[in-house]
Amino acid sequence: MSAITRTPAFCTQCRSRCGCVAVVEDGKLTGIDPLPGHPSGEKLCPKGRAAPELVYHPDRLTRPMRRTAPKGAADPGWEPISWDAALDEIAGRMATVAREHGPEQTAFSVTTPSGTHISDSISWIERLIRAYGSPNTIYGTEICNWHKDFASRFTYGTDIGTPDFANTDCVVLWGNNPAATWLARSVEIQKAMRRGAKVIVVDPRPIGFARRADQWLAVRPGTDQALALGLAHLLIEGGRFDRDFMTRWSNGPLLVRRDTGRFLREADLVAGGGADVYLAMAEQGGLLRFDAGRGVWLDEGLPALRAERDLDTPDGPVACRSAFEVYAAAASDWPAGRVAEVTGVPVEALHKAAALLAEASSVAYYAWNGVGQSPTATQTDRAISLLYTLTGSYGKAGGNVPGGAASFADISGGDLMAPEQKAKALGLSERPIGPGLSGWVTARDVWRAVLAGDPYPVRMLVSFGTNLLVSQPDGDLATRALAALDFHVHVDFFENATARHADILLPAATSWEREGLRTGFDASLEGMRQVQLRPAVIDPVGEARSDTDIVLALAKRLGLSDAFFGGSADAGHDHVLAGAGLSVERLRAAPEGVTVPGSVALEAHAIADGGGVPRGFPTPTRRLEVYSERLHAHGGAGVPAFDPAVLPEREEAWPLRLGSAKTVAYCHSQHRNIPSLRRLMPDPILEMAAEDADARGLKPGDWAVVKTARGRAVARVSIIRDLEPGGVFGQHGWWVDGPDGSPYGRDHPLAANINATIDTSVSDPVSGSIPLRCSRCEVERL
Ligand SMILES: Nc1nc2c(c(=O)[nH]1)N[C@H]1C(S)=C(S)[C@@H](COP(=O)(O)OP(=O)(O)OC[C@H]3O[C@@H](n4cnc5c(=O)[nH]c(N)nc54)[C@H](O)[C@@H]3O)O[C@H]1N2
Ligand SMILES: Nc1nc2c(c(=O)[nH]1)N[C@H]1C(S)=C(S)[C@@H](COP(=O)(O)OP(=O)(O)OC[C@H]3O[C@@H](n4cnc5c(=O)[nH]c(N)nc54)[C@H](O)[C@@H]3O)O[C@H]1N2
Ligand code: SF4
Ligand SMILES: [Mo]
Repeated sequence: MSAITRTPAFCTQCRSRCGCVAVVEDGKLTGIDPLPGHPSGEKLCPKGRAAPELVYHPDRLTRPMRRTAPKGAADPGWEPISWDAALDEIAGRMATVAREHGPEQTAFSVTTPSGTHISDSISWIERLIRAYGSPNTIYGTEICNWHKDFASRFTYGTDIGTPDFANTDCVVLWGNNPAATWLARSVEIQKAMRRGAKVIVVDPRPIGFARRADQWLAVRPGTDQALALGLAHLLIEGGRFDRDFMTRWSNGPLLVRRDTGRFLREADLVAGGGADVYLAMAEQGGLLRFDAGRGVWLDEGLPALRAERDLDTPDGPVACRSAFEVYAAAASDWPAGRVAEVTGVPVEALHKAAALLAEASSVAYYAWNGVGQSPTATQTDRAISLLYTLTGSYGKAGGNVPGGAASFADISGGDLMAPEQKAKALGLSERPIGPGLSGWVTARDVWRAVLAGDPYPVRMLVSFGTNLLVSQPDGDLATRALAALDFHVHVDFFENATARHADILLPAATSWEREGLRTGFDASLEGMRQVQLRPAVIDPVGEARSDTDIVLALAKRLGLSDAFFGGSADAGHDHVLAGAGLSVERLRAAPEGVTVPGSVALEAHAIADGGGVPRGFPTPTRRLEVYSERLHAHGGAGVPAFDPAVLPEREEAWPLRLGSAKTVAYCHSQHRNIPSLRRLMPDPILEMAAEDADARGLKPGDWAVVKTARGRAVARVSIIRDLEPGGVFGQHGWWVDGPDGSPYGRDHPLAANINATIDTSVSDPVSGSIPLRCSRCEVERL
């Protein structure tokens, strides 16, 4: 009789992190089942269910290997080596680069915790990189999560927060398709709809929730900023926003100088005045002082949200406008008619969406890749965040609520790197308030450093996952740079297209083969209370090791164990958990997880700290920032202002817009080798409107080639009803030969890598994001 065990766990394959039960028979993982009762455990998707196919795939890496053939050879000539030999060599090379050239000359690349198993280990990997001293990690954040998690701080001082879909009156999905990318959230939204919550979807594609939404806004790719400004204009013009919230909690009343674009400060008006004391007009006339350091108004009176006034300073009169006035003026550049022209969203739809937002008692939203992969992504995030601010829902029940349910220590090591090392991040001088501040750099900047030594050489690359030749554009540049590296290490489950260029390949254990700690499951606020230490449910396949173990082994060899809790993952996890009154021991005894007694604080900004003063928001003005002096000071605009000229123009040769989106079957460049998933989506598809296909003699299922000024990629035509003609959508991540040897392997002339078509010469000036969603192309029959 076979021994079957069923262990509570959670899937790490994507951002959903679904609670599940791992079924193990005679030591082998045979499947995963839902775990009802777990905050994200109601359903599982095909990728999760395919776990055994991934774990026991014949192509899994099972031993460390060293290249024996020269770079560029068709066969790398992999030769198995021992773990000790591999780790000694890697740590030795890292130490040599650090000693002889500086640790910044070793770059790292780390795959996304939102679409891979790496989320178990990400903090440990970042800790290693920072303790070692490299400010250069290719993290893809500028085309993934940076805008919702960091550009949002220009407005909120925090990330986008957790949408409280369970209690909201209105769900807004803006460039985010959780039905394909975040199952547990999709389940929450369906429940909200059954409860009667309204739904607004902003997406050029008629995705599932768009078809069922109260209002679908089929925005033209790349024009979301105009749409958000136009909606804000309708709300402001009609007085249909939360005026009280904006007055109390935003920096809208604070006066901005027209001459410098900086806030007017007390020090501007009187000698010895406070530099951190801002001014506003009172509704009754006269000036009011706001001390941002203490978070209190120094004068009695109601600040005016809308004000415009010339003020006398020792240097003469200065024209000033309230921050809200500056924003209202920027929004008024976008009357409904102009918005409709630029975004393609009809005027009636705009009015209906504005009414839904105005009438909802609470609004919860999420905005992600659809608005984060463009050269205007930072200001687009600003425009959406400000529109959201107008609803007054931020931080409230039924709104987006920042923070966790308990206090957990961050072990990702941001504090371990010296400021002079942080300052060396590649691209930081061009983008001084972007991802480089956290040590996250673009792939392009690293390739340039490798090839041209600009601004200094990068000699070594250590990759924990990632498939940069496919998931990013600039493949030719990348290929040359990979060949030019002195030393290249790649840690993965498989030898992917990029790993093939490495000098040493290390086999990573999947999350089923290792422990994983998760402090909060953010499908819901309730889920944020769940803390779980997933046990390893099976033994590692072959000699595979967890990324955390690899990090600890390298740290030890580099003499960094002191910074790694004496080399013990348990000690590190205990440190994470201590503030919440939890421990590894307690969690190991409860694999289904524990619920912390606390909860995510609602309206944390109104909670009074010492002295009875409400905390406010963690921004320079302690208020939600309608006007961002920081963005203005770094060459950006203090309020969003969309210039349609940033979008590539329609040319005769390139009449169609080209975008991309994710499919439920795969994560990025993974999973094409998993038979059950490949059956769901056998070939790369290109979504088209029937008119565009007809005009090119294309029928559903035909192979077509997408051409841009940069490159080409093949895909099969799929006709999408209700898609606006003039735009097509592909899928990124195709590189591997199919099980049937389909004709689009990486080196085949018919390669299906859509990123080969992307031009990266124009990028977001703050974050470095690139136009993965809004380039120009033509489509032809193959
Ligand atoms: N199945 C699956 N799930 C995943 C992943 C995966 O690869 N596969 N990856 C994970 C990761 S790393 C991430 S970052 C998330 C991303 O999750 P999502 O943000 O949901 O990802 P996408 O499907 O790429 O983009 C969302 C939507 O943006 C729309 N869109 C395209 N262009 C525009 C535009 O210009 N404006 C607007 N408003 N919308 C636009 C697309 O039509 C699409 O429906 O998913 C995570 N989950
Ligand atoms: N055109 C276009 N391009 C895009 C996007 C798009 O929407 N359109 N989306 C972008 C986004 S949002 C992202 S996040 C990036 C993703 O880009 P990448 O991070 O490069 O992701 P993948 O291509 O899936 O490669 C992940 C690799 O990591 C391995 N891996 C998985 N789990 C682990 C683990 O636990 N440990 C280790 N060591 N390895 C592991 C996988 O086997 C795989 O080989 O792609 C971006 N590229
Ligand atoms: S939605 Fe994501 S986390 Fe959930 S089962 Fe699928 S792959 Fe796993
Ligand atoms: Mo991502």
